[in-house]
Amino acid sequence: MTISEALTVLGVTEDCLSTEEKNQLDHDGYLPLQGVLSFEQITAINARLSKLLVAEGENAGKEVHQEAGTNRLSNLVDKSPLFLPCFTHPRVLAGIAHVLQGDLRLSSLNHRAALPGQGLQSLHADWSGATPPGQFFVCNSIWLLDDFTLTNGATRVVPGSHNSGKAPQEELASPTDTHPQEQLILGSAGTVVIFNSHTWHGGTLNHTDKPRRALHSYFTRRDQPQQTNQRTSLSPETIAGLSEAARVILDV
Ligand SMILES: O=C(O)CCC(=O)C(=O)O
Repeated sequence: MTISEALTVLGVTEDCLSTEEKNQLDHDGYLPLQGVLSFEQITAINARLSKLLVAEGENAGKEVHQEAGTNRLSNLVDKSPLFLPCFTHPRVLAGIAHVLQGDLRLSSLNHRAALPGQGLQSLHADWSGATPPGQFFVCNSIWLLDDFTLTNGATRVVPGSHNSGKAPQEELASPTDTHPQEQLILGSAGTVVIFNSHTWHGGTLNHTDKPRRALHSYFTRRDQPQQTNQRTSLSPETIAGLSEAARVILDV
């Protein structure tokens, strides 16, 4: 099955996103989609993440990245069928396919929670170097598992920076500084924000007393390496439980 056939089987059509939504994604570099996860799905996912954090302890996140001041988990495709929507939801896939011109596979599925009093990251893109206009290699999606508010470490983005041909260091003395054009991604739990991750973005400081939880479902063009090699990271049982179309999205 080709990627184009897999996307069709999973319900991705030209109409999954309106013209306005596609224009917003092209122009700003990100697009919030509200109500992708239900309250029940969020509750079940958060419960699973809590259990994994306890079970993995100091090793949590190690497969990809550990970051002081955060809880991180990686290789989540292998850790519960609850995460299936993160790589099969038609509206999300339509957004990713729009940015990557239909040429996509999952790069990684990770959890990140900014802990109270922590979580500030440098402004960064997930791709280094300039790309030809309109040619993008990676596209991320942030799955809000808590409301993202003005104070709890919501992700910041610089609208339009995916087309700037520049890196944040060229505009900021320090990449942890506030950028004059940056916006906080605010929204209710269950929202998914698709973002062309050539767009400058980063976590902000969580000023509250509760973790700010999210999933990052990250995609890349099929000719680029995956952050998590799905073929070597998934168990035979996980792969056997997936539809053919889902396997094509993962490239397993
Ligand atoms: O979780 C966030 O707010 C953004 C995280 C991020 O951009 C990263 O870990 O590279």
